[in-house]
Amino acid sequence: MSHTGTTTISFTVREPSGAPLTSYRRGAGPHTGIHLIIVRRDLGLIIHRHPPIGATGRIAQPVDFTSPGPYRLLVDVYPAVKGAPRNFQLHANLRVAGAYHPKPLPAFAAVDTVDGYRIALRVPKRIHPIDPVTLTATITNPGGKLVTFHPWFGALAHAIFFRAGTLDYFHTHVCGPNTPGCTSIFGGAKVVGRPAGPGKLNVGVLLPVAGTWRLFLQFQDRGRILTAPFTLQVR
Ligand SMILES: [Cu+2]
Repeated sequence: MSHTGTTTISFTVREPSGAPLTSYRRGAGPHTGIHLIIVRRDLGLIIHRHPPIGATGRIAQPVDFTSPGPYRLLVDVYPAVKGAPRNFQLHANLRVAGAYHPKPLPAFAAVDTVDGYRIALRVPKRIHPIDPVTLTATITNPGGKLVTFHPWFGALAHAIFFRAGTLDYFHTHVCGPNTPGCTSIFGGAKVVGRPAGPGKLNVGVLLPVAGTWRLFLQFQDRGRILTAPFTLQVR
């Protein structure tokens, strides 16, 4: 049990032998280290951090919880260990004390406004499971100008997907010239997004199962991290 306000989440990932995992992928691009993603169960809120990893393998990340309720804590691990998978996920549940009023997900809306930023998303008529598609986002800042994207956590933009109910997870990126090794792999398929001109992002999507999914599109503008959520139907 946690409380609203700042809480430090700390953990150590262990290898099958029980020894702490201390060797993580490094370098350019987003597929390094540890990604800590925390979502409220109703997908109304997301927190995404790439915490530093201590020499002993211990991770301690302060997190600001602004709202009570049940959360899923997902740790996406990129080990640099021979024979280990490229990445794998671990998860845990966490409760932030207080009254929880889950909100039903809104229907798909093509335009999202976040802190004065306008994010317009072009989505194909149908999205099928395991069928790669590209969504195009056009983003303007509060002054109405197209945003210039700068890398954040190794990518120009992060697209984090959670399925409503089961909280299945998928993650793709929009990669720039300075963010190599940015492609996501799912089974035999590869998904990558590319910038598509000023203020425009092509976001690669490949969702494993049908259902209602919440896309959290994250990008940086002038040091601010913006998160634009969208509801997507996969059938
Ligand atoms: Cu990412």
